[in-house]
Amino acid sequence: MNAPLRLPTRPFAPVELRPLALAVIIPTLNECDNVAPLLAALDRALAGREWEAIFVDDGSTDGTQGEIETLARHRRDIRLIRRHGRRGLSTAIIEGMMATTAPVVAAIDADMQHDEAILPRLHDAVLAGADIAVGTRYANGGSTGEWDKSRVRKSEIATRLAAAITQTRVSDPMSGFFVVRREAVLAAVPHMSGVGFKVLLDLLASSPQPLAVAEVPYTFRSRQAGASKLDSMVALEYLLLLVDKITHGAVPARMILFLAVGAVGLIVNLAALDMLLNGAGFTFRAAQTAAVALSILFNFALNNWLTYNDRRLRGLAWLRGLATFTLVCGIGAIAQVGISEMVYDERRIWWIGGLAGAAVGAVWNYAASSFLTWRRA
Ligand SMILES: Nc1nc2c(ncn2[C@@H]2O[C@H](COP(=O)(O)OP(=O)(O)O)[C@@H](O)[C@H]2O)c(=O)[nH]1
Ligand SMILES: [Mg+2]
Repeated sequence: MNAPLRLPTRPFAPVELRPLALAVIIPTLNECDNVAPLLAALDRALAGREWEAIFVDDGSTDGTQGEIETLARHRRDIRLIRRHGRRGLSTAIIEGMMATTAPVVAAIDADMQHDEAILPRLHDAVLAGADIAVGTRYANGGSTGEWDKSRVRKSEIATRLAAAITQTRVSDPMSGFFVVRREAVLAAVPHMSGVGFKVLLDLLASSPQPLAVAEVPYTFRSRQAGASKLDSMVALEYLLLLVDKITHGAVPARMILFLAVGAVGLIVNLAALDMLLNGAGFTFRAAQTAAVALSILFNFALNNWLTYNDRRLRGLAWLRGLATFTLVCGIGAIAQVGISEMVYDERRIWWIGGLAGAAVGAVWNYAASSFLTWRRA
């Protein structure tokens, strides 16, 4: 007869799980050589805390994703969000923050420019009651390291502008290095613009309640490896973010860009008309047809490059986009003529009719193309 099987009441030593305390969000775009040093530095800096790393990668082509996968193979505290068809530092950080259950989240660049050694102090400041703790390059003790003079000056101008507009008392609202209570992010997210690089500024300006800010100074380091993604677009994106915040989102940044492109497109149209009609001796109809076609092509290409730089169409999709954009503009032109005639019949003032038509045409083109041509992926 078999003896009854006796199971030990506690077959395994209980594993003591401490709750997750902090998620560190790391946006990456071609940062392959920086990932390992950064993780090692974070491990050192955050030893003793329950933390996880969340990389948010926007389609790096230098093997960054593979490098993260390799490093994460034996760990449960490293995650990777691979975004597809989207770009943008702000939205990458926001999405990383939305992907964690940790009560406190941090944002840090992957290129080692932010001094991870102050992360514990930033974290502690939030644990001690601050809504957000910012790593600042200007407060006492902080410095901009090896920045050249013109960059320091530009950064100062942008900082003053930001402070005036958001009315937040942060000495470095352009910082990309901060630790924040997740609740504060969740409350602000519905109002955030997500344009461009300046996620901290966006967060501060979008928060329904003013945030209690703590600051910890640090010395900004030089980039470890790879190249900066800061391009000529950054200044423009910054201005758009400010407009967005001043108008409380009433005027979408994209629409401003779209209208600006349209205005330049009109100049292209007129210049081409002049050249073909007066220069090359085309008939008016032929010259205007060619000029309109050229300005549609111009508007499409520039909007695709600038206005929708985060959803840029390429290859076959570019051609398809041009086709739908032409269709949208065609319908817009018909509406424009119709509306201006209607208004003209009513008011008998030619330019009011013309303006009314142009306004309706422009808004139609913007709305319809955002839906048909540059539909969100
Ligand atoms: N996911 C994502 N990360 C980005 C993007 N642009 C920049 N980054 C990352 O954001 C951080 C700061 O960018 P960087 O080029 O160093 O900006 P700079 O320090 O102002 O020159 C780095 O970790 C970049 O890899 C983007 O469009 N998407
Ligand atoms: Mg950098």
